[in-house]
Amino acid sequence: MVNQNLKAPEGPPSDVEEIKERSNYLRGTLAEVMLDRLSAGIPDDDNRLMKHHGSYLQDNRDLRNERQKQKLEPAYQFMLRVRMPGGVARADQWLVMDDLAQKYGNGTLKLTTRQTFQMHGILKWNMKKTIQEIHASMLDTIAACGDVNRNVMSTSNPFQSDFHAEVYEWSKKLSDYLLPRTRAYHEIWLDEEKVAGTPETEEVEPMYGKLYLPRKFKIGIAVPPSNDIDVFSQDLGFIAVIENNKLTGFNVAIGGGMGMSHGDKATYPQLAKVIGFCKTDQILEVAEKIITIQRDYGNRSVRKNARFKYTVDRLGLENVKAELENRLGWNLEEALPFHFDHNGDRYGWVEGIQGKWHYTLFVEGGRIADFEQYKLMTGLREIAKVHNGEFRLTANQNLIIANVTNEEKEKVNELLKQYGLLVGSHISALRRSSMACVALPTCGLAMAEAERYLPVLIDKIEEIVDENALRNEEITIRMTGCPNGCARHALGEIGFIGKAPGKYNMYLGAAFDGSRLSKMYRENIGEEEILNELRVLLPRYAKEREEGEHFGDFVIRTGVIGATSDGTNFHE
Ligand code: SRM
Ligand code: SF4
Repeated sequence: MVNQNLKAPEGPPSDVEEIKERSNYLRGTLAEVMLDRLSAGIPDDDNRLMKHHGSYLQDNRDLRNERQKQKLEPAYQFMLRVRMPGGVARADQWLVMDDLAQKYGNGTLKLTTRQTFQMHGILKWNMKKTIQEIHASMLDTIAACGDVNRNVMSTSNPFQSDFHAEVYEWSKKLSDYLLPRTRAYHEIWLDEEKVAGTPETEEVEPMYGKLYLPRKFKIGIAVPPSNDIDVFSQDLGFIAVIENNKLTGFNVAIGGGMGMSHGDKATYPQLAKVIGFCKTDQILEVAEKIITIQRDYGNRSVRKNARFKYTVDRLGLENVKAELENRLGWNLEEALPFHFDHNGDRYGWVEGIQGKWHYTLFVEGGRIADFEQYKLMTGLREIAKVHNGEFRLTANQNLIIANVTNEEKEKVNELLKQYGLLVGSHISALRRSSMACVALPTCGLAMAEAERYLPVLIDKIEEIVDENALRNEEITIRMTGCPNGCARHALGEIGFIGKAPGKYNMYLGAAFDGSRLSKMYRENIGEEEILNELRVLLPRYAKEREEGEHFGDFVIRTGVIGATSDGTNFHE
């Protein structure tokens, strides 16, 4: 199977490869260590495996110093991520998530940039109960993290048309088809008995193999003209092709990704590139074969260079395409033209097919909680109690109350009004176009604040926005607490990456439709410098922009930052 002309990088396997090898298909000693009451944590090796079960051990970083002083172990807790292709949850599933967050989590839910729920703050002793209750609601956390295919994204509103619904169905099929086959999850969390007489070694992972992938793998399907799922940020992106109101297939884009490390030129965000077209029912096969190419040729020695984007760049796009066609036994057709016009969400009520209504509401930083003046979580709970349709999580951390009937609409609207959830002019277009990753206090990799700080920074930027009559101007603004890019900062027209507490690298110039990366504009600056830069740039934009020109395009046209010829590797 392995092509002699293509090579995986040489070098000793990384520690994670060894852990997977020893793990007996992702079991490790998880079943035992979760029962150990001496510590609220688990050993590192098991934590690596835990990711494949949709969870990470974290500690509350706000309490770290204090606990260290008191000679206590860190305030260990688990983050749990649900697998929910296309971000669709029924109203009763919403209520289960809400209930679990109150009972076992920190009383909040995070709507993630990949359209799913995360819960934070779950204690070790409550993990099994939480996973079992999620399972009972017909959801699971399998493969939500780890070196496997992750939550499959699909353009947010599947009910706008029949083909949106069809695309959503394909995201579910992809997600199921690409699941690991090990029963480890079912045994550890759901108490499934091992089948008698089946030696563990007979268990096979037909696609992944014993070592799974060299790194996480991400797939998303976009339906033009909306690029809400940022298709070019995916390891494998599918762009739906609609002809005569029918889904005929997908353009296939490979090799995107957002992560990098400060000061390490061998790491960088990259845009996925379109390599051809496949028919609708070929999508599973294309995804499977691409994944096996990454399985065979990805870097298993250096994890920082293990994502598929580096495999594609190292082997060459044409070689990867040729290898794909070789494995498929047929050739992709030529890609068909497509056009995106935005990567954000469209807010408010929209009428969809079959006379059903959908309301997209803004969720700042994706955090569902009850705030002092704003009872978001309670409001949504009340809506879930009367709503018979779905909740759809968007790739911009927002929420669609979907499939509302004519009869339900008034009641839902009343509740939206009662709890102050209607999206109105009190929320500037800049804020509505914002995204921030979790960062502190739960993310162990955060170098600076993001979710807790971006709203405060936007309060101040809004003053400049208002002075320049830009309140209704959509400018995408994204902040991450480190260069891993969880809020896809490199595709924000204004982007910030945390460097140190209160310090950020500032990026400008990504395209409004998500087709061009941003470029570093200022390094290691704090709030005052950020505001000073915007006090110059935003008035210039207000005065000098051309008709309909987006901010990201403006800063390039006017030379605020230089452009590269093809827009790729534009980031640093
Ligand atoms: Fe992410 C690691 C949160 C979307 C790139 N990400 C993490 C961890 C698990 C930190 C860790 O490894 O210890 C964060 C948990 C924080 C916490 O306390 O919850 C974390 N990532 C998130 C979420 C929750 C951000 C959010 O605020 O919504 C998103 C969950 C998505 C999901 O539901 O599956 C999230 N992460 C992303 C995205 C965006 C996307 O996928 O569209 C990216 C950039 C795209 C990409 O993968 O290239 C992203 N996360 C990373 C990376 C960098 C990977 C790399 O290529 O080097 C890491 C670090 C790692 O894997 O080592 C990371
Ligand atoms: Fe954590 Fe960095 Fe991801 Fe933000 S971008 S959630 S700080 S890993």
